[in-house]
Amino acid sequence: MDIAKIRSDFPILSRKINGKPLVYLDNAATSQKPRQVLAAMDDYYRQHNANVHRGIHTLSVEATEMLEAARAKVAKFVSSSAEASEDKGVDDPAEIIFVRNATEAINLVAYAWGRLNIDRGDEIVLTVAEHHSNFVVWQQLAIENGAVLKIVPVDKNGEIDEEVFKNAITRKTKLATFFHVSNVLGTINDVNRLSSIVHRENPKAKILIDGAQAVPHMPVNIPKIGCDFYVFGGHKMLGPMGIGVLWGKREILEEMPPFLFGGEMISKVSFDRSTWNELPWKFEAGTPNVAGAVGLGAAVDYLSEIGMGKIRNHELRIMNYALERLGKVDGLITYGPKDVKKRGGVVSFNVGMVHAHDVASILDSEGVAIRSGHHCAQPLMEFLGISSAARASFYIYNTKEEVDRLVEGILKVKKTFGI
Ligand code: C6P
Repeated sequence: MDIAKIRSDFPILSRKINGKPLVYLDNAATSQKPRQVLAAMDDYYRQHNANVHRGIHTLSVEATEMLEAARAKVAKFVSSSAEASEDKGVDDPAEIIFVRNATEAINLVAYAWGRLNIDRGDEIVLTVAEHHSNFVVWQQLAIENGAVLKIVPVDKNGEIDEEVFKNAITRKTKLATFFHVSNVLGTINDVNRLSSIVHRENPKAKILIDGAQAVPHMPVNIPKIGCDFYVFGGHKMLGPMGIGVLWGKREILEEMPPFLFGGEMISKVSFDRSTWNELPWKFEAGTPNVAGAVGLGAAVDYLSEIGMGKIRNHELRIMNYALERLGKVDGLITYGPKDVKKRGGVVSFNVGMVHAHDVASILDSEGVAIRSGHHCAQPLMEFLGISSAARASFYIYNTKEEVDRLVEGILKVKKTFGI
């Protein structure tokens, strides 16, 4: 991977922050965008903008083709190494529902599938390390209809004990849901194994995987995992904000009622009833974010050209170096797996008793952007017995020199607080 060349594609990376070259280590919150993505969106609005699936005129046809081409690219991207099979729906663009973000995708499943299928006394199994988007949604459903939330802990390394997970799945489990990569601990779940455990313990239970931190960083082959729903967003994978994806198994999506009603999602409307459009449009009410989809398509092209395997290896190298350097800083605690192969490009830490916001603020004065706080994972914070943490998260354009800048900034924090 030619990092210098990659970096030159990201205009924002040449910015100075507080007089210092920007070191952007907040990629788990959102990634930066290469000029190819910006250009694709610019071209869409300058040359092709029109509403989709509605017009007979040339621009409308072009815009529709661009939207659907983006969907096909995304479908291929998340199932590229799957073997084609007629009955498996592999690489089936109709299974890609465009939504605003991962959060909306989870809400869609909760409203359209969850409310019909999860009743009083049924169990929803999830982990203590879920992002609020995959926690509060199910908590609300459980509060509303009397279902039971079963929360699987993580062990001292931030990993799920498969035996504990297995014991949580019972005949009453209607849904098991878990992160693919934790946005705080960095833990990579073996989602294939966890899915097969669910299938073994209760073949009727459905599985939803939160892939918001996985799809941007490693090869993911959704149809091979064995899950029923998989969600991710575009903005953490070089794409724009406001576009995300719900992947669902065709047969389940076919059975689900729509989430939102209105234009685009109907087949026929008469005075007393309406019928619904085919997949995926049944779940895409109203004018979609065409420019967002086009941008996501360009992001997928960009990532595919580099190769997701290479991206994963690059992040492994950076993370290995970061863990080694951070491990030598006295008084610094990191969270998550010790084995670098079990973690994505995320490392959360605390520096002595210094509040994470102070750490982030001093790092910002050095031009280093990290995130601090509860990372939308308050149950996990409570479980870990901390109120907040600082977090550095890496991507394709980060370098070892930037890890050095992070460590220098942390040493400045220590100096400032006299520790
Ligand atoms: N995590 C972070 O800084 P949205 O906001 O819908 O695009 O993504 C939600 C989401 C869901 N699951 C996981 C594992 C996530 O990490 C996120 C987003 C960001 O950690 C912003 S809170």
